[in-house]
Amino acid sequence: MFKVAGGTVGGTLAAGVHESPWSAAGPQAASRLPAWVKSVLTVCCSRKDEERKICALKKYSERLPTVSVVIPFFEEHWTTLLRTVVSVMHRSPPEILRQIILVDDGSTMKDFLQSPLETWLKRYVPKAMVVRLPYRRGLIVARQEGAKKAKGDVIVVLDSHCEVMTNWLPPLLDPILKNHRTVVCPLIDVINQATFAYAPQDHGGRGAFDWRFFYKRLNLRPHEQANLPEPFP
Ligand SMILES: [Mn+2]
Repeated sequence: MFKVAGGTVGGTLAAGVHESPWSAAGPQAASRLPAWVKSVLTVCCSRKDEERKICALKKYSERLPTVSVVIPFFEEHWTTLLRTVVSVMHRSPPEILRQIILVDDGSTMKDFLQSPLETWLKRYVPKAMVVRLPYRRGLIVARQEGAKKAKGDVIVVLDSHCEVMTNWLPPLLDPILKNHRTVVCPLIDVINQATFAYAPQDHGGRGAFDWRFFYKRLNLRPHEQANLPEPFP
């Protein structure tokens, strides 16, 4: 457990953490950094490693392509945004992670998303940069603007309120190394939006669109189930 700004942080976020560290602002803001940085790290690393045991047995190529991670955000909460960035930083092999590109899709309402965010990143996540769009362009344009800055071999797009797992990159990159035309998607587990509790997404792993273009999850077919952890179409 970690005490932060009147709240206590264990495996979940406590009330006090929902305040921006910058709302107190002023010259004292910098001295508050360690406490809230720790709160982010605690949130990031507190839950049990849910990596499926079967995946630990799989071997991946030693020489994987480098990666630029593109993270568009719009008025994102500071804790969830930093949780995303910090987990990427900690759980990506440093030789593979080329850069993290945050794309601000025209946020105006939260002070910490402006220069304080860049100050924090410069200090703690030097691989990260912020691209600012002058006004809100929408998710797809924001992704494209981030992609324009990418220098890595592979572009990975993430939401601004997620957390990557231990060994998240090699299983995504290995199929691309084998065939560069491959587009991959991970099995995405669930973080409860009210409690931040973590729940594995154990079934229904196939993504599909119905005739109205609504996204659906479908169960794995028997031969795919039998072949795990190999990727499935
Ligand atoms: Mn989302």
